[in-house]
Amino acid sequence: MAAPKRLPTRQWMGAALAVAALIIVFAPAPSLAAQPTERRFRIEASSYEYAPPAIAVNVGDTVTLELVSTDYVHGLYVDGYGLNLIAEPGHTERLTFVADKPGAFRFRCSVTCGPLHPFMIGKLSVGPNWLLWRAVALAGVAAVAGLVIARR
Ligand SMILES: [Cu+2]
Repeated sequence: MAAPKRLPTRQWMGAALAVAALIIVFAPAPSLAAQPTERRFRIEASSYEYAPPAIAVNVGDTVTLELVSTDYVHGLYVDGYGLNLIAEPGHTERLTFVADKPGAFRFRCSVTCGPLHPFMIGKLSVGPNWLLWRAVALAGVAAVAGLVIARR
C-alpha cells in the first residue's frame, strides 16, 4: 500500500496565509458592541490650535462639545455635521449632538482670527477605524509570510 501523497508544508502555509489575508480584507466589520453613551469634551482654542486636536467617539454617542477660547474669539465648525460654535475669550460655548455619521471629520476655526487662521484645524473620528485595523492585520500576515520565506 502506497503512502498517501501529502502537500509540502510550504504550500499549506502559503494557502493558509492567502486565506487569512482574504478574510481580513473582505470580512464585514463587526457590529459595534459598545452601547451609545454620553461624551463630553472640553476643547481649548488658542491661536492657532485646538487642545485636544483630535477627539474620537462611537457611532450613536451623544456628544457635548465645550469650546473655550483662551485668547481671541475662535470658532469651531465640524465638517460633515454642519455644527458651529463661537466662543468669546473667557466664555464657554456648548453644543450637544448625536454622532450618527461614521467617519473622520475635520473641524476648523470659523472666525477669522489671524494670519494662520486657515491652519487652525482638528479632527473628529466617529466609530472605530476598521481600515487601520485591517491594515495592521495585513501587515501581520505579511510579516508571517516573510518569516516563512526566510526560513526555507
Ligand atoms: Cu480662526
